[in-house]
This record gives sequence, C-alpha cells and structure tokens, in this order.
Amino acid sequence: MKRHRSFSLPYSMVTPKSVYLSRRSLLGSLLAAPGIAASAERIENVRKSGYGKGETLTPYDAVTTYNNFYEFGTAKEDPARHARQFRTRPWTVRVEGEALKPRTFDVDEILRLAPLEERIYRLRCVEGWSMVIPWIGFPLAALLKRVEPKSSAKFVAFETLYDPKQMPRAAWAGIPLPYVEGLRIDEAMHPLTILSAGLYGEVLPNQNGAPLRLVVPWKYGFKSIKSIVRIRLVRSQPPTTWNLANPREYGFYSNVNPAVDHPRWSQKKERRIGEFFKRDTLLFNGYGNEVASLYSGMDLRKYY
Ligand SMILES: Nc1nc2c(c(=O)[nH]1)N[C@H]1C(S)=C(S)[C@@H](COP(=O)(O)O)O[C@H]1N2
Ligand SMILES: [Mo]
Repeated sequence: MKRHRSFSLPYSMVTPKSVYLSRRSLLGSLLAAPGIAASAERIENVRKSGYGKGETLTPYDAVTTYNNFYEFGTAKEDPARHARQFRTRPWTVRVEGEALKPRTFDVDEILRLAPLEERIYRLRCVEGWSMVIPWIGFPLAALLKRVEPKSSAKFVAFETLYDPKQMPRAAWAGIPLPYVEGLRIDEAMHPLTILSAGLYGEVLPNQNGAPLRLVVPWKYGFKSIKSIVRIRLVRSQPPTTWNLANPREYGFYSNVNPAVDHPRWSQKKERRIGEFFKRDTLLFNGYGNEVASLYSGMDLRKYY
C-alpha cells in the first residue's frame, strides 16, 4: 500500500518567491513531470494551537503524494500528478439553504473571516492507513454563522467542484460525482471541525483539496471533502458519495470505530504512514473526550 518516493526539495526553498511566482506559468509543463513537486506559497499570520502538539508528523512528501482524490484518478499517486493544473482562483463558495443570509463568498474573503490556526490532526482513512497532518484552517462554524442558520437547519451538505474538463480521469472514478458529503448540524458546528486552506505552513496543494477542504478528525477520511464549492444547510440527512456508491460498506456517520468492522476488513488496527508496526485504532480516532457526547444514546453499530 505504501509507496516510497524520493524527497524533492520544495521549489520555493531554492528560488525567491517573486521569481518563483513569475516563472510559475512557464514552468507549468516542466512541473508536470512526475517526481517534481511544485511547492506552494507560505501562509502568513498563522497562530499555533494546542491540537496534536508533540505528535510525530507524517512527512510532507507522503502527505502530498499519497492521496485520495478520485476526480484526479484512483491511484494514490494520481492526484499529485494530475491536479497540478487545477485552477483554484478565482474560486467562490456558495453557502445557502436554511439560512437567513445565504450568499456566495469569494474564497479569499472566507480566509479572512476567522484567525487561521495550525492544528495537528490525525487522519484515519477507512482503507486502514493514517497520517498526522499540520493543517492550517479555522472552525467551519465561523463560516456557517455568517449566513445565520435557521433552526430548521439540521444537517449540512457539502459539494466538490465537478469540472470534467479539468478532471479528465473523473469518468473512471467509479463513484457518482460531484463528490458530496454531509454532517449533522452539531457535528458541523463542533469546534474540532475545520475548513482547511493549508498544511505544513503552505497553501493547500491541489491534491489535498485546494483551495478549501473540510477536516473532521474523528471520522473516516472520506468525510473530509475537498475543493468545496457549495455548502447547504438542510432539513434532512443529505446523500453522501460513498454511501451512494456502497451503502452496505459506508454509512452517513462514519465515525472511526475499531469495534465496527468494514464488511471486507477489520478496523481494529491501522498503519500510520511511515511506521512499520500497526497501531490500535481508537474510538473516534482518539477524539472521544471532545465528541463522544454528540452520540450518547446512539447505537454506533446501526449508525455506522
Ligand atoms: N472531492 C473529494 N474529496 C475527498 C476524496 C475524493 O476522492 N474526492 N477522498 C476522501 C478520502 S477517502 C480521504 S482518505 C481524504 C484524503 O485526504 P488527503 O489526500 O488530503 O490525505 O480525502 C477525502 N476527500
Ligand atoms: Mo479514505
């Protein structure tokens, strides 16, 4: 499952940023060569948070070359190769539905709504691997509050851009597109739930979901939808891509739970990318102190 790749020096480390940016378009085709990582701009004014302090980070190279982003291909190395030319500006996000002030935001306006924080979160993929990633982001609640949700808003539905012209491999994704995801309103408003625009101090690489993706650390990775263009406050539980693709294997909640096996494999253990021995998978991915109360009284085998 794990691929070993040679480390490539971020281009921005060897070239002044101004030169790098002006050459960027000329370099487009060169950077499209496999194995050359186009490094992104640094994000300024990010405050550290306490989340994940002391945890060993998954190397940048693994975080940015071992990805799931089926719109750009289904192999782990596909998104890093095939999302290079993906256009993430201009970019707008429509926030609508059961809200008093629905509206369309420019992504750069969204990034100024709340202070940006670095948060080190564990990400556990349903496939059985995990990573530790220093995200840059802010609570999703900060954006949702801007449109003033009505009390009728019980769930939140998210949608990824679907542009077959920019995503020629999407036809072979094997899942319905556009990619859609959903959260219950209390999950969406939870302080652990963030929108991320960066990682490792830099603007989010396209393959990781630029310009804006969700990160929900106590749920399997597929809930963390990438490259969001639409967020809808809704009255009832919205459809989600993996549940549509295979409802027996992927439920709406998809909380990390070592006691509930995937129908085709155990979820008791996981491989932290970069480590040799497997680790025990933790209930709610280890975030139970913060989120277990959201599910009190719910049968987590039924609501998987
Ligand atoms: N639009 C979209 N979002 C997506 C996916 C996808 O295929 N398309 N894959 C999901 C899965 S299965 C995982 S594990 C995470 C991976 O995030 P990462 O590549 O940044 O580690 O993104 C999730 N978000
Ligand atoms: Mo995943």
